[in-house]
Amino acid sequence: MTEPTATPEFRFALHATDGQARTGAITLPRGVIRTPAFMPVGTAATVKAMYADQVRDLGADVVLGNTYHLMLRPGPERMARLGGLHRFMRWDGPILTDSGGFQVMSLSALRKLDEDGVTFRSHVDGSAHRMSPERSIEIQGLLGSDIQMQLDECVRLPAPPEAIEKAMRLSLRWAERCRAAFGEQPGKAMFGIVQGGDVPELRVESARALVDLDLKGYAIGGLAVGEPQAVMLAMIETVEPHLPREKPRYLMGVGTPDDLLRAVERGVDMFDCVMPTRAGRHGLAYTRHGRVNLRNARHAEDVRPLDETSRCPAARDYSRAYLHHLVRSEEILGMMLLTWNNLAYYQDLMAGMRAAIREGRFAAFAEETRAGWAQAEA
Ligand code: PRF
Repeated sequence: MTEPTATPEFRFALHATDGQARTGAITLPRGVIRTPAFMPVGTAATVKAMYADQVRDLGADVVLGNTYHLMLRPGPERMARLGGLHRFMRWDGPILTDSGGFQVMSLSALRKLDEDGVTFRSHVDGSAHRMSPERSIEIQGLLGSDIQMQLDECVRLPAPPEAIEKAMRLSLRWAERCRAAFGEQPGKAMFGIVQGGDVPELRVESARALVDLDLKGYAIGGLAVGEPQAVMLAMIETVEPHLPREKPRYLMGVGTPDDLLRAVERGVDMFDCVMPTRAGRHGLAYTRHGRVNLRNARHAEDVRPLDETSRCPAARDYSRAYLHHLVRSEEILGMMLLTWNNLAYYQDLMAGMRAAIREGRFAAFAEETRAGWAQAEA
């Protein structure tokens, strides 16, 4: 198979499947996204504690940006005057932006939702803002986003079915409006977001209605919001058969390494999550042998690195004793090294999954990977 190269069109090609698991490539003018893909989160025009070049060198093909944060600071019109988010943050690969609704509901003050959008106060300076489906797409365009998300309403679980249904129907109406606002943009894409909480019938209805809109890709939203992992996996299994095989599926805001393994096993192609970056800033390392809490006193004189076999210097070249010291001293370098280690682990996990699917040994890979984690500490 020849390696895909960038194309002037948004394209998705499946290269191999193994059970429900799939590997392929999304091609865009700015580059190729190998799937299954993990997108590091670059909320405020930075993958926190990382240089853009480091993120690229770890094998990330795409990063995520947040409409909500960037509309408040530095502001979308200013970003456009500065040449867009890619140039601003020195990331020349594809960027996917979340639409803002999810972050408004979790971060802003005094938010009020109506048919036409959401009114809220900034968590930064208290200023008043309004976001409609059309404005979300306009902002994502001003940022220069390659893959834009529809505005949606995500309900935290558990929630009454009536509230879940109402949010799902509103999200569908907003999907239509976002689609109309986005129009036709050959090198770019807009994805819809399946909602419906933990109610299978609502999930199916949401997926079917979005598929009728013939969008370039489909996200599964409203999961990892308080429900057990088994419920999340059941909802993926409910939705998956209704999504077109030839389009990418993106599970939003997920998750732990185990979540990624189990979701890929069920046919998901793309992920984003703050977990590797946020955990890295809180002294937690993800490794082949599970999660390691570097704050723990038992690392104080441990001269071993996190993983001597890793290609990432943060994992390979620094003692646990030193990382423990940095974390306990709240040194910036501690956050930088652990973030670097964690993103390296996540990207290596995705690369491992892609190779395993290509070679028809995904089940064995998943089993070996889980056996490795079982050697973890408490
Ligand atoms: N919708 C949007 N962004 C999201 C989510 C969602 O449901 C989630 C849920 N896990 C994370 N990020 N727009």
